[in-house]
Amino acid sequence: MLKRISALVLAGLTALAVTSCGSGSGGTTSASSGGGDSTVTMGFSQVGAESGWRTANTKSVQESAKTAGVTLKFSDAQQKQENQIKAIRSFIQQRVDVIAFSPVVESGWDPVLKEAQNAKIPVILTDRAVDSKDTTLYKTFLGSDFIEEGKKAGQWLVEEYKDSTDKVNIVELQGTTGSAPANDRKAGFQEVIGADTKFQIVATQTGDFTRAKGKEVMEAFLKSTPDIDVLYAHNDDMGLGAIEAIEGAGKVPGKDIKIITVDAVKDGMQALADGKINFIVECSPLLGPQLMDLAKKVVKGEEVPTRVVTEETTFTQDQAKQALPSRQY
Ligand code: GYE
Repeated sequence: MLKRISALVLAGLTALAVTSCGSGSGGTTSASSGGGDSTVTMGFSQVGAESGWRTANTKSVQESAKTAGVTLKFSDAQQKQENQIKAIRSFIQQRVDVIAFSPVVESGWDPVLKEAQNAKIPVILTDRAVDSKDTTLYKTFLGSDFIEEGKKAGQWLVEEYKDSTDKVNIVELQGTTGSAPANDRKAGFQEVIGADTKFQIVATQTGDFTRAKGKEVMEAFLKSTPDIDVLYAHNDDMGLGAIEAIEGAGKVPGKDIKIITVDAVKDGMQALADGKINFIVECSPLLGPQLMDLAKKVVKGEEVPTRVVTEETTFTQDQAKQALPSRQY
């Protein structure tokens, strides 16, 4: 299954040689090699290692940097905004050519982004958005449309229950509180199912995008909420943790409780093929090649689109069986 990726950026794929470090270089970066053939140094602040998606995303960024000849300074924030702010400040101090980061939550970034802007170091948002009003604080945002993902999850559910008038009790495992994917996947889903009052979200709580928390919260849902028909989990990992809880309670995942998740990482796809998950909305973590391409352009001072959306699909159980052998992550 090939990732079809926005042509906006790929269309401009041209010379590999990067001639200048642009306004951000200042001549002190460790990456400068002299002789006019300077490389790009990127400071990258990753969210953490909370999920299979994140692991695949980190690998994609690291491998693509190598392939593109970009010197990568990589920092793992362990799901804490304060760590990301520290990392960004350190990248500014080191005068990297470009800063890229995946903001753990949406709000609270303006001060540090202003510091980067004052230091004339361009910033690229990757994977997750910020809610800053001042959009000059970053050059571009590369990532998925999370509202669309939530809508796709809702549309499957509407179709699945189209012949029934009974009430459908849904429990929801949300991603990290305040993160763009948690906010948007909830909103998109709600928008679609809200059109029919038979769909009721009877319990909703964060599982922080992790398997362990997904299991723990699902155990609590099973105790407090009778008659759960459907679980909507904002990522595969929480869904996989919830499956353990459901089996532990003597119920059959995928049958007694229908499960929808987002991401389509290998373990999720395996559970879908095995009939334990019913539907997965894909979210691609393979953002590395596009990120490196964008980084080189902004460092050279070239215009880039302010928003680059990755294209994604969805998987039923049969489609998962077919896609699994060639799945990259
Ligand atoms: O869905 C989840 C991860 O931001 C799209 O973060 C990403 C999300 C992804 O932890 O598994």
